[in-house]
Amino acid sequence: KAVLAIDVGGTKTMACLVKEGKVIEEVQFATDHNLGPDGWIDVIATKVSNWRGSYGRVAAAVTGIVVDGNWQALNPATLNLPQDYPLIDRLRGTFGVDAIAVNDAQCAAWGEHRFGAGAQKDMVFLTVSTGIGGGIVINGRLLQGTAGHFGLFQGYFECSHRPLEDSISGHWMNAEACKAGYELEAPAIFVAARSGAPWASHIIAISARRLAILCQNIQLALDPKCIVIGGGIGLAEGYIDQVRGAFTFPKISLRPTLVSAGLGRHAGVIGAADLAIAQSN
Ligand code: BMX
Repeated sequence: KAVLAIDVGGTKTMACLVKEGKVIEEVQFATDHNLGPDGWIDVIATKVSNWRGSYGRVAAAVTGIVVDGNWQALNPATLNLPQDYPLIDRLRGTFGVDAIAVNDAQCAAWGEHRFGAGAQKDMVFLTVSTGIGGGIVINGRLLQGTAGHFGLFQGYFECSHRPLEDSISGHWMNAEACKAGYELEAPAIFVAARSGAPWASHIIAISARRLAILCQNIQLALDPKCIVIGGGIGLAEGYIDQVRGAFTFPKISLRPTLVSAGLGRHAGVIGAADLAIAQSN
């Protein structure tokens, strides 16, 4: 049987049927910040109602952290969640099968390690999205809990009391665009930059420069063989090249090796499904 894998992010929600590392059915829609978790689960259940019977487990890749089955936000600016939402219980109750829930970027790290661009024993995954999420695989093992929450590193830029992601991520890009007089989300900022708008190129360049520093710090901490980059911004055309171009380590051999997510936007659901299967064996 397939796994019903869902990925709830600050911008988008995706539900897929995943079998043997492949997505066989998929629906995707915007995460409605006004609904809250009960509402999101209801929407997912409605959209996938005709898949009933074809999955034996539910695997959720979620922004934020899940401790003892309870879900919470670490940076409510990316997605606000009630304290300790009983996610696993609600998923079991709604879908009638066993459920697991793991941080979205950790799931994506695992997906990329097993089936994507990060087959090496030591790798890091970074999603540049609404926030900045991360996952670490060391010696072929996924580190869970708070490990990999690079976006939550304390900022050392002008807004030093905020998480680092608040000066790099899609959420930040949107706020910067608004300051420049354009109410645009990240994808539209990339379109504007491509059509020659200097304000848009400037925002992207600053984000890429800061991400380059973060990647270098990750390299120093963990010495991964590669850092796999995903997320809507991370995968936007030209972004990774700008990050590579902004490395400051003079010695090229010390610089991180950046690669694009091989599974693209499916990394999270594929990783979550694989974790669910591993847990059932
Ligand atoms: C935030 C944090 C991480 C998450 C990352 C990417 C919350 C709600 N989320 O750092 O857990 O992995 O954002 O999330 O605290 P996304 O929504 O941008 O995919």
